[in-house]
Amino acid sequence: MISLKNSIVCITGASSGIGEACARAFAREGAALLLSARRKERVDRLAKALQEEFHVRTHTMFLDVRDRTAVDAAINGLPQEWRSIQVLVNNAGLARGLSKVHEGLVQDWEEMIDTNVKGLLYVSRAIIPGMVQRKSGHVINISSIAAHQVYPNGNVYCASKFAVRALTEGLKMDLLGTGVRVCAVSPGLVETEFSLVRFHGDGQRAAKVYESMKPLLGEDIADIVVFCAMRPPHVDISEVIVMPTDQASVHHVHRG
Ligand code: NDP
Ligand code: 8X3
Repeated sequence: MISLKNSIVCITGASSGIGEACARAFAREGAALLLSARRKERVDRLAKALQEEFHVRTHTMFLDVRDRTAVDAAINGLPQEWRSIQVLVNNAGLARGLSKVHEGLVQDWEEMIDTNVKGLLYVSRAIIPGMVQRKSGHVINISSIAAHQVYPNGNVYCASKFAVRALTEGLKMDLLGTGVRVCAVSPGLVETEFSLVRFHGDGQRAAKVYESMKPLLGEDIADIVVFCAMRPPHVDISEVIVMPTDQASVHHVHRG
């Protein structure tokens, strides 16, 4: 097991859900936290709370991962003491809508592809060269069981997560011999703001996704992310697929 104390951990989408829980879990290990999202006020509040509770260093950024120029500027403009990023958690992502392709909203598709695929690539492209140069680093992509199984009306979201899976595998090959590790954590149902975002703020519809079953929580995923990050340098967990006990596949959920 390695210590993460004072290691710089960069988490995208830290304003909510899994990203926020990862920030807390890494803070518990004493990591220095580089936190970003579009809702910067939430990230600032989180950073302040973690500083007070765990006495860790934090740096926050407004970041829309879809904006390539802004991503480059944010990473290249980091203060010197925040440049040696050891762990990148590519977490920022979302689903929009649940419709058949021939009835879907093009702007929903664009938002998913721009965030989940292109955004992940932009952030990775900006951060990984430093890891390669230092011969050390760890990229942890938050993927999904939707990267393995397609469900009705999940078309574009699933395609975006299949892409994350392909990019994770490709990156592992690209980084072979550099000392940089690559991992995907692929959850099933996790109760976060994910469904609220998917259904454009319809809370009742979002609540139904987790009705009469016990979903995973952001903390459950964060535990796994930190476990992966703390393995010895020669151990690279390729992927962890994790589902609630009440879920067997994207098609099978036990509702008691
Ligand atoms: P949340 O909606 O709670 O969190 C999503 C996070 O992504 C927010 O912090 C949001 O921040 C950020 N985000 C979205 N778009 C952008 C953007 N353009 N630029 C920067 N940040 C952005 O959902 P989850 O925590 O559940 O989702 C986190 C990841 O986990 C996603 O990649 C999702 O696909 C994946 N996942 C979720 C599962 C689930 O069941 N919940 C299961 C499997 C995978 P802000 O809006 O402030 O920018
Ligand atoms: C989120 C899990 O099954 O709702 O990636 O697509 S699912």
